Amino acid sequence: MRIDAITIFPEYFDALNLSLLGKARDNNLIQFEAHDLRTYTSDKHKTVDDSPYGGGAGMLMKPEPWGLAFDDLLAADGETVIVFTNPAGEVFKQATAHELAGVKHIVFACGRYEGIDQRVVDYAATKGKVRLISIGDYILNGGEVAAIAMIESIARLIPGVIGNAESLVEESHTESGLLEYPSYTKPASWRGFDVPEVLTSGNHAAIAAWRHAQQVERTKAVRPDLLSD
Ligand code: JA5
Repeated sequence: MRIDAITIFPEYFDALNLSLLGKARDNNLIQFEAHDLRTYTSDKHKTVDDSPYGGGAGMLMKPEPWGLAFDDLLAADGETVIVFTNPAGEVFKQATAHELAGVKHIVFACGRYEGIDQRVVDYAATKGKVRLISIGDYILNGGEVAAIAMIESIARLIPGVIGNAESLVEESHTESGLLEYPSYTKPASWRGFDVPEVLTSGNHAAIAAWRHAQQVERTKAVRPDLLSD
């Protein structure tokens, strides 16, 4: 799988060199590159922004550097998925990560300022499949942090990226719509807090029942939307 990101702050993506994902890159399971949008400008000041037609606060990203970046990075086969980070987009879910983990080439377009000229999205849609995606209902200063979260979530689903295959199997429980049960390790008693007795009982059926009850209780309390949706 190949992933590219277009951004005015490529250094954000240095975080992806760390740990598991860095190894996946080293082992050629994933090719990732962050591209500086300013390299696609030709003026002395490497301008990427301009004021909005019709007025309004702030600046927008101008289309020309994006067009050159897409001409450079999008495959000619129309198979690339172009993801625009956008708080007005569909919300990124684990199901989205699974969908995108099956794609050969993804380009993340990271906005800054008040966003990107709409024609950049329209142009991208002529060169591949476009998705506008949000990671949740909060404001960020730009799309980089959202793109990094999505890339980590997608990349760890690629076979070979996570060494412990069981970690992925265990997660299918989470994906079935309940929050995780609480977990404990040694010591059995710590600063006056004890591990629940059932977990040291050796009764595997009782342990499974307790864990499931904990999942339901937590989900009702914190994420009732997961039970009704
Ligand atoms: C801001 C110009 O899902 C939360 C998000 C916030 C945010 C995203 S995604 N993109 C941008 C952006 O600001 O492009």
